[in-house]
Amino acid sequence: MLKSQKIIVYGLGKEGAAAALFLSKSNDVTAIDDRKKSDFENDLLDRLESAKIKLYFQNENPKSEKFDYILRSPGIRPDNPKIKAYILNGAKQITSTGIFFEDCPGQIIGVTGTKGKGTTSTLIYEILKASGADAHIAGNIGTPMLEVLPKLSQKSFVVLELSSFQLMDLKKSPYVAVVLMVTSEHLDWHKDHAEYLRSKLPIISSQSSKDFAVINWDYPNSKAFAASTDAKTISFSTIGKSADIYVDGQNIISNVKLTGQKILSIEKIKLPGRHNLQNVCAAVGAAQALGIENRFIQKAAYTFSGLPNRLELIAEINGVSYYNDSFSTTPETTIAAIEAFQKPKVLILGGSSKKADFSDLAKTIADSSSIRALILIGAEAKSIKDALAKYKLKPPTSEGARNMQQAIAQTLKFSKAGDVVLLSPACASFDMFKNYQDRAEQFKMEVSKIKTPQ
Ligand code: UMA
Repeated sequence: MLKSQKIIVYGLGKEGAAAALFLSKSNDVTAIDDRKKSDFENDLLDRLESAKIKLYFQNENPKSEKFDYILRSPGIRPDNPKIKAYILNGAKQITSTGIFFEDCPGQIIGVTGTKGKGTTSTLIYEILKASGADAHIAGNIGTPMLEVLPKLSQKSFVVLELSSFQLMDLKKSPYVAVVLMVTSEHLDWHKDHAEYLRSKLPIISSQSSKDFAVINWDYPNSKAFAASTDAKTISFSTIGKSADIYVDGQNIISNVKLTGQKILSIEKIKLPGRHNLQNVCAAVGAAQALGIENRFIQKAAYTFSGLPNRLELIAEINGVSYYNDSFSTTPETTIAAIEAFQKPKVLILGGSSKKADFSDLAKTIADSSSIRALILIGAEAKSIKDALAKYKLKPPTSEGARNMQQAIAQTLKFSKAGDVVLLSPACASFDMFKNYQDRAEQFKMEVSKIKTPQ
């Protein structure tokens, strides 16, 4: 527990603001942010100022440059020049995640991976709640960990969704670590793919033999994590039957407690899409590591239907089902979304760049016999078209929509009763929308305006 220290918090986003308020109870806290003061809500500024936190914005600098600690917000790289300057002046670098792991009195279940973190974390949290445990959820999912910390006791279980940004300089590991599919992401932030992979290692590298590592055996990058942990490994697979937890026909089977024990019947699972079975298997592994009875795993898995903006059914109009998968900002998640539906699909695809490679997505689109049409939007429309160019057979494509209203109008030219209209962009949103939530809201709004015959 940090006490009577001089701490500077860098970044006043969700995590930085929560950290500044938390630390200000027993430390002398200064906070800086590169945005201008007028960008911040007055309510937040009032709360920070009433907690006697000294605030500096944009080009303003604190009078003293000497601090005991500098707290890095997750979005800021550890080698940021300002951070380096404070370290040169004697400060030690800390993060909210690091403080949380030092001070948390309960059991931590950490979940990382390129995709599926939020869904898996929430399903584990739902299973814990169903079992009657004092369960909490925080982290990348949107609730800062230090906001939750004061509510925890030794009996608490806290599920943390952990991004590479939050893990990269962590010195401790959770009791149960879940490593989902790890491919590649955030190459605009990480130096390279190797750094991205390295940054996730702390989730398992400080575990002891009393801990558990639940690992996706179907992805080489994920499987490789098993070599870096001392924890008991629980492997899971949705394609083979040699892992501890696996899919056999219509069942999820586990060898963790008893050999060949049926845990779940797949047809009763509410989460849509085959890719979600990976997340369900991971949650089963975490729940079994925690000794939770099957009936509670079943209760949660048979009721939890997923998070907003991830393959979310928002409307059925004129026989067409509209699915919002705005959270999909990578080709991998859009491939999973395409594979989640057998029905004919009109796919809204594209957005701003995350330097992704669209070749696998283009192959999936060209190989799929169920894509009725593509509606290409945003700056990446051209790269997606280029990736599709080498395939002779491809769905009809509509381009040029400048907003969601025009994109929906284009879908109406193609969709027929029984089809799925799927917003699964495979790209970031910042060229046309504020963020992926805004993209989802506009999708929902424009869909709600579609007329039904009188
Ligand atoms: N800032 C600077 N200088 C910089 C960069 C940022 O001053 O060079 C300031 C910004 O002006 C802003 C603040 O830092 O005021 C933003 O901080 P942040 O980017 O660390 O974001 P937070 O609002 O603190 O939200 C963070 C996570 N954001 C990131 O990791 C980028 C949230 O994950 C998380 O929900 C939240 O903490 C609570 O833990 C979001 C995310 O996009 C959802 N995560 C990535 C992802 O899921 O792909 C990893």
